[in-house]
Amino acid sequence: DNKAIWWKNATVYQIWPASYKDSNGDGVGDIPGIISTLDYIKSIGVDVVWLSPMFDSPQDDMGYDISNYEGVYPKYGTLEDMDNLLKQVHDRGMKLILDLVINHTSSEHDWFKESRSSKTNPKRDWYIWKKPKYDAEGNRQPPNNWGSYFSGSAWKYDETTDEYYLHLFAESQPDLNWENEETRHAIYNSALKFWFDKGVDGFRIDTAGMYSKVQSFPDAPIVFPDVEFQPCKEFHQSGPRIHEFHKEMFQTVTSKYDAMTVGEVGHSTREDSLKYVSASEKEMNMMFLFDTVEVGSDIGDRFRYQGFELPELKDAIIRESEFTVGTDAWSTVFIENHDQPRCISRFGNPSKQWRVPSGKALAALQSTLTGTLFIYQGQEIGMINLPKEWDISEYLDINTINYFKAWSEKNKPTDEGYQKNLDVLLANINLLARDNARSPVQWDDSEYAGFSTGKPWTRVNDNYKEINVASQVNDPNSLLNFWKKMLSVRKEYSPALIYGNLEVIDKESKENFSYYKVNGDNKAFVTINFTESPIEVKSTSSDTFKSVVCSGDSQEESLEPKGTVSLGPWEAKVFVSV
Ligand code: TEU
Repeated sequence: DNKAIWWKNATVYQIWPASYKDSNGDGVGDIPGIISTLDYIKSIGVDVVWLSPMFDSPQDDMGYDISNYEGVYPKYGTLEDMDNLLKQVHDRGMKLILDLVINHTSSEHDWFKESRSSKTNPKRDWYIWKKPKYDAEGNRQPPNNWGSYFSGSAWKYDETTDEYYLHLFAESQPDLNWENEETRHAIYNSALKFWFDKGVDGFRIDTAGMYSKVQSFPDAPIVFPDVEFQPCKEFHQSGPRIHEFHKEMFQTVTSKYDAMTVGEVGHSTREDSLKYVSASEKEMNMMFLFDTVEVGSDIGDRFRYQGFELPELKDAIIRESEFTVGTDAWSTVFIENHDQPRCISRFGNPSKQWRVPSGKALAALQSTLTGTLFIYQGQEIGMINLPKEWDISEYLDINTINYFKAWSEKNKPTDEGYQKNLDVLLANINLLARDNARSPVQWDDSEYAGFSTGKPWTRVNDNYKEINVASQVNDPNSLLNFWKKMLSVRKEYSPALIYGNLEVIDKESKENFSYYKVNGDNKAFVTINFTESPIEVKSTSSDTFKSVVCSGDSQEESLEPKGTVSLGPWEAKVFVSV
């Protein structure tokens, strides 16, 4: 069915507006800046632009704290700019999707201002209010021990009415009460319908698994004895009414439009996953799972990082793509976004010598996996993490700031092992902080990397003279041109590459990541060297293949049944059956 095909085949490019492109020299990216680059985006081979929150917001969480769904953050532009963006995107044959942040609003949203004003306000029940608890000494305590994703308690005491409200994220991001039907319909009208009627083509649905909380609000089990408040996912992730809510939202609004929806779900059982994204369930089209991006860091606290080996990365990718096999569900492929570090630093080798080869290897991997492909601004030119020398005071993300503050309150320089623990934490922050994705896009080698003519709100990565768009556009060996090549190969061999089943061989190997993509007679073989030395990989197939991509210097080659492929350091080769 043709209606479904545009978003399955699509390559989506995510724009995070603050750091993308500034048109007026105030140091903050904006919508006219985005419009000025649409030909560039189109030239990469992108079909859909996903714009992260550009709504009115106090920006405590960079726009994921929305104070008015129907307005635009003034530094980014106006509603007219958005109309123009939509038109310009559509004129180029692309689509535009926005972020749908409806688990919470900003505490500056009128709904919350009313809700907090008194216990009898008609919007009181639009948020989640609970009475204080008192301990044996009569001290006031939050209603339970749930920890916020941004450190500390998930509850904030509000003096006006002597009650606490729930905030799974920042204090200024109170959770909406989805149990209240009137609230849900207000959300549907303001956050979805308003923008659909303007012509947007869909949404990336923020925290799509979190709306339904276990209504008894029990204490969470103690996972981290060294902190006061605990991870509480099991009480709000895929909660009792979540599928009912998604079905209602789809039926009431989304089904009326030719829309694409991708939910940020993160952690999910196979059973829940299939409910969220099976076509017949009519909830969402596809979702982001975190198995891949959280490899080595999947214990509920990203900065308690444990490291990983290649077979674990393979397992994560297999889990994310396999749950749809034999069903009417659809998957996504992504390795970067505004919440993740740069993939070359995380999964490749960011050193001068290897960053381009390993960037190509990761591009080959991403472009040959099944599902809708999402790439993040700057990924296409191989932007890497912030330098190791970046001072802790230069990290501006609320997640990083709160985490470091909470850690510093608990750990004192006089403690045994303090310096070592601090060094480990700072290294993990440098490797994994969201700030890594948020430095300005490097357009050229002029001051401020061509991002802005004024001083950017957050510092440009020191490496902008070596890594930037301008230097890659005309270089046939650049990562940018490799991405273009991969995206077109992906479309050319779409039956195997976009839709095929994944069959990983040599799963235990710590050197190579090799797999077949199989869809009836359409077969591809992809083999990638994840090391700095040359290796050889044996095909296990009795088919004959010819190469369509070599990321290194090799020429076209053919691969005989059970033949051997030689790979240079970080080299990737893609073959198709003949
Ligand atoms: O993220 C929700 C989420 O579950 C996380 O990945 C979160 O960013 C991470 O746990 C923090 O360590 C979404 C948005 O993508 C994120 O930018 C927002 O901060 C968050 O929701 C709140 O709206």
